[in-house]
Amino acid sequence: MNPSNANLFAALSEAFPPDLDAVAIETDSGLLYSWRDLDRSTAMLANLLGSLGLPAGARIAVQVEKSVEALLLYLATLRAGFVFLPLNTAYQSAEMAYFIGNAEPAVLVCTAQNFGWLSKLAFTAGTHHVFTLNEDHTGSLLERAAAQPDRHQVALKHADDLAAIIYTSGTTGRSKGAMLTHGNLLSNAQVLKSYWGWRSQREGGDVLLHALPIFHVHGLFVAIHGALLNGSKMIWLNRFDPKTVIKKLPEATVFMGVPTLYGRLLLDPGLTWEVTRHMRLFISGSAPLLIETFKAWQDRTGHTILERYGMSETAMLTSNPYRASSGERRGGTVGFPLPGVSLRVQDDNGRPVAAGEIGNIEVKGPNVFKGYWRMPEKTAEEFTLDGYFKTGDVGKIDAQGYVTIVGRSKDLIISGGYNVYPAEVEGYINELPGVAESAVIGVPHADFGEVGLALVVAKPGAVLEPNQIIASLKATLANFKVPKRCLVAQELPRNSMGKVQKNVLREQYSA
Ligand code: MLC
Ligand code: AMP
Repeated sequence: MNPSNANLFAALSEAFPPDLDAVAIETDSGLLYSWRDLDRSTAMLANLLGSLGLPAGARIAVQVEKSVEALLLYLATLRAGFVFLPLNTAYQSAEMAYFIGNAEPAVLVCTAQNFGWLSKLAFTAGTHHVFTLNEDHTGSLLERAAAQPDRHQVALKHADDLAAIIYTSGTTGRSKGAMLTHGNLLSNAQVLKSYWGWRSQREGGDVLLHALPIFHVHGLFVAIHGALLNGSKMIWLNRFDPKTVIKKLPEATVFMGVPTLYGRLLLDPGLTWEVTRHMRLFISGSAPLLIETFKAWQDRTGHTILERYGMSETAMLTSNPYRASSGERRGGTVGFPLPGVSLRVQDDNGRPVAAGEIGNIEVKGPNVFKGYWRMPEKTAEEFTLDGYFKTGDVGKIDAQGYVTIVGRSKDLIISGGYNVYPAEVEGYINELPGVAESAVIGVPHADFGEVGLALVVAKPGAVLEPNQIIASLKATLANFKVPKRCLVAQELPRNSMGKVQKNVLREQYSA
């Protein structure tokens, strides 16, 4: 490895074990990929990207079903030095048009099923190359890559160069692309490798059971970088299914999930002390883990889930301790700031609050992103003058240093680990015929933690049909953003400034 090359791929591939013929990834359908396969196929894909004559910093936008080949494309994009832009498969045409128009990717990779409408969108936005990649290992991307050499010199990158853009919705309804650098991602992965005690081969090694989607930080960065940087095998599931996870747990040592995954696993009687006996670590994040789930997991399996906290803009920020010598894993808290992360809680006037007092969480560190893509003003707004990023989360730090998240200053619903910004959904509802205004609020939900509920006010004389509103939203928006219920209201409660009082609505409707 060239020591001056800060390319994340260089660090990941440096950690491949000496025996390149060992299994790196095993799928639930029994397919095996060796470390040599990872090296050769990412080389071929990187050579394909390199052969397209793309400009430096070109974005490679990808909306495909989860597959090992999709992971290889991510790694190849890093290897070739371009910028990876993953997109949730639930996004529909209006959402995709926005992302493609905003990011102006040089390359789009999509499923053959979506090629017709997506290639039209992409070509109109100036994208020159559209490839297909399907879950069954077919598509033009792999066909074209097959003709490429299987050796490739990793592109030279600085720590400050962009590695990925992750779109996160905003309180105004417009999504913002969080720009993450090679340095952000590598520093975070290195910290987690040591903090979570990833075991070397000498210590028996680790095996990660990977069941999360790979278009967000949790599945793509935290889980995958963790395994690769440790040269650890992954058992790869293209989708989460409790029965398959339970079947594979005895072969694994590490599992990462959002709270909904833990809740669904607990509903299956097959989850027992015995099937988890071999596990070293269960990690939860992306949404609050209910204390009931934390305790039920302890009772059923004997394992204490380690909860951590992060964001697209920052990767991981805090974690409960791995080693008992560093403290207990405390349910309902997200643990301590990770080494290198400076986390503080401030009042609304930007002054620090006392231990145990509630305030706004602000963070600084090598993991904090470079800014929002083409939104310098928005970026400036989200940082304090002394360089801290305002997370929009509200919390407290107790005298022992444990961080607890108690709420959010941003109007955000986290449903099954996916973020839904009410402003975006309200924008779509307000466009529907007969709608005067609407408010979308988060209400508790046994499976998803929280789900959207829409309250809609009709224009004078109009009659609204809630089912029709839900159906219209389903046709336009990613399914996880669609409120699970819609109610027609006479009016919305407002404060003296005329602002809708969502806290009043939440109190009224949370039951
Ligand atoms: C699916 N649906 C959801 C939903 N997922 N609705 C609300 N919230 C969700 N998360 C919809 C479906 O479209 C369907 O609608 C209905 O709900 C039932 O779907 P399902 O079959 O039960 O869903 P399933 O496909 O099993 O997906 C559920 C899930 C998935 C929990 C497996 O949502 C998931 O993988 N979540 C993980 C998200 C994640 O990785 N987040 C990390 C973000 S990174 P209908 O109408 O068709 O019936 C981040 C930073 C950090 O936050 O700290 O990690
Ligand atoms: P995203 O924008 O998808 O990266 O989501 C980031 C947000 O998820 C954070 O700002 C938090 O609000 C929330 N989050 C992540 N992990 C946790 C956690 N362990 N507990 C509570 N909220 C969390």
